[in-house]
Amino acid sequence: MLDYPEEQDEVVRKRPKALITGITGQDGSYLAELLLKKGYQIYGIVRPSSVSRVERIEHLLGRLSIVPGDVTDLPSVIRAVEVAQPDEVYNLAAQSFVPTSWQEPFATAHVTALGVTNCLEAVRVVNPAIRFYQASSSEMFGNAQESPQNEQTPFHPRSPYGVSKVYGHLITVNYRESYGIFACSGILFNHESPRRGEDFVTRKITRAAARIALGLQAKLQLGNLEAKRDWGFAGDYVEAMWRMLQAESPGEYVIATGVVHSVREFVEKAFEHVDLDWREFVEVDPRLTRPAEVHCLVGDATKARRELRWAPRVAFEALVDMMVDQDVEKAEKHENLGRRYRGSNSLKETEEESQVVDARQR
Ligand code: NAP
Ligand code: F7E
Repeated sequence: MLDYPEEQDEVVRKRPKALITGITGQDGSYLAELLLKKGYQIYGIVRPSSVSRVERIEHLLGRLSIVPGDVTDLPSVIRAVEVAQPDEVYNLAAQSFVPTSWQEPFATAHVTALGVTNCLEAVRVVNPAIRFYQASSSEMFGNAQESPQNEQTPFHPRSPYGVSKVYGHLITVNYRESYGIFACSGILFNHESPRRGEDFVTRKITRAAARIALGLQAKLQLGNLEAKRDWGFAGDYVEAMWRMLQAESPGEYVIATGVVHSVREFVEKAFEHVDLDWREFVEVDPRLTRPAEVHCLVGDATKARRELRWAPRVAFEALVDMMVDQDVEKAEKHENLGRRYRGSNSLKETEEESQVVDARQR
């Protein structure tokens, strides 16, 4: 069949195309992997300043196209949509670390709120038939009035990040109602992985457990140990994003496991996995508590189960074990590398190379 050029062209044309903002982030890397497996042609918007931070997608670089751009800059987003001519746009770009949103509320709103409008505008201007996914968040529920939270639960965000996500969520609904764009929002509860940023509490804990077990770190400082979250695996959650854009009609979906654990339980489990008693190593630092805490979030994903036939695969215990194991592996690799350099003759070279390694770990 593929001997005939015309038919070959037809096959190429039919390959679906997706444009992903935030492709260098945790979810972006898993989504790119998933869509590549499904035969998609992938374009990823990457901030020019971010070229050195592509380690999460380094293994995919020959198989996807990087388009320079920034979601705060409408012309660059329009250009990216024009270049990619995608069937689907996934807007995952955000300033996503909640504590930073109090330090930089305006910058957070610029990316996490107004960036969504830029992406929707680009879709509307270039091709309103493009299907659009917005990465909404359980942080919109904040001080939730009911538990578990579902698609009807009222929003009460507790951080500038949560407030920005409410804007992004509502503007997505508005573009659907105003212009008929197939625009969906996934209200995703916390999802984690070995690729999670090192400042988020789960990764901070698994990395510390690994390093303490290997004798590379002495203590772990944490904030509120009593906060409770519904933690799932990022690899499962990107599957839900894709399913939303394959549905018959667009909508909002809560994506969650429905199981809640405290930070304290996460710590216990992680340290137990490396045979340590967490109480000997964890210190509570009041400076790590937040101006307004979200005490407990747990999601009800009944709608996603029913309409998208989506369900999480990785349970809490397996998630913690997976993250600790990979952090042990990474720490060992890093340490071995350091030892090799320390054994070399050139001290200057050793220091420079170590800095490169450190920078890549950040
Ligand atoms: P992440 O690891 O922090 O990734 C964020 C991505 O956004 C990075 O690729 C970052 O690029 C990019 N970005 C930041 N500012 C940008 C800008 N101005 N223009 C273009 N790209 C920009 O976040 P994640 O955990 O993968 O989450 C993905 C999305 O889901 C985010 O919108 C997040 O708010 C949302 N969400 C996450 C969770 C969760 O538990 N993970 C739950 C609910 C919702 P650089 O590499 O250049 O920094
Ligand atoms: O905090 C408590 C902290 O930063 C979880 C983002 O992906 O999920 C994430 O937001 C809890 C909070 O995630 C430390 O007070 C205690 O109650 O891992 P986190 P988050 O704030 O829930 C939502 C759904 C998103 O959308 C966000 O983008 O853990 N906590 N001690 C700590 N948190 C951190 N970071 N560091 C601590 O030392």
